[in-house]
Amino acid sequence: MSTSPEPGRAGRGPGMPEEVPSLALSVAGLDPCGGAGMIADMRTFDACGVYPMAVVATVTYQSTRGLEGRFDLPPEALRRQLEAVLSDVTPDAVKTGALGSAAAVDEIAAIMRNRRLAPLVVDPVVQSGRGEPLMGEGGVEALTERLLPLAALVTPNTHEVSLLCGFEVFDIEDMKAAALKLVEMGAGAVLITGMKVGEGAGSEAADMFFDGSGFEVFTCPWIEDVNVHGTGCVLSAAITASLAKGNDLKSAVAAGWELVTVAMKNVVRPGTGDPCANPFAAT
Ligand code: PXL
Repeated sequence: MSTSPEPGRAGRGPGMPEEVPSLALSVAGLDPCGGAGMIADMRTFDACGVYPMAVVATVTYQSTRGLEGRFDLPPEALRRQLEAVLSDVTPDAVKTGALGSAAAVDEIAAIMRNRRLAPLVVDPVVQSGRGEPLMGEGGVEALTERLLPLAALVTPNTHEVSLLCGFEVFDIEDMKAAALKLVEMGAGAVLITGMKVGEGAGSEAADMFFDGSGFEVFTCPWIEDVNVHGTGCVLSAAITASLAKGNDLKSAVAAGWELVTVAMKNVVRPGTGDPCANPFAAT
């Protein structure tokens, strides 16, 4: 009898070995110094025991000292990478990171919709931690209108959430209003990250989760004057990995938050610039 040609999970059929792990796919940008983007996602999936798969949307020119520019792959290159991998494999969860262009957002949204891939975690990256652009013209509108409604979870930082919801987010009350608005706009749930609460030595970093019913706030001590590279990527990748293993969204967010909190405190310094979050520190 012939085996099924359907895309799926090799090795998980009747009579096949069971050791194929959960599968996660990241559609993101390449940061060649490895601290953020695709490489951070792959390291995080691996650290979480999930098989890593990658589709590149944009290639950045950067070191730990900063980003010099980027090359957005033509939409056809993105489509062909996605179609090739998805003709063979159905990921258990998907995340998006830096996509570079509105055209890339549209390609991914169309494929996610047509193939009914889920769950999707959208990290709506528009710029680096140092403020260098990672999204072209019309990208924010494309993310808001086309990708956000397909997301089980969207993970903006305080800057990104202001762009997505159209008003400034300065405090916990603003975060609540923004989270409500993003769920109204179609996101399944929202995790807003990196709000500084309080002043001086006792200040904290607050992240807020909202799933349409209840708010949950995660806090840890604020680290002053240090830009740890790749924290948003590691957080969203760890949540995606947990979802790929079959955990529910609330537990996946808690697991992702725990992992990134440890990863931020135990940085790696591959270069002379910013330190990078270390996803293996928690495992
Ligand atoms: O941390 C956001 C981010 C995501 N993806 C890529 C990046 C960065 C920040 O620099 O370079 C490729």
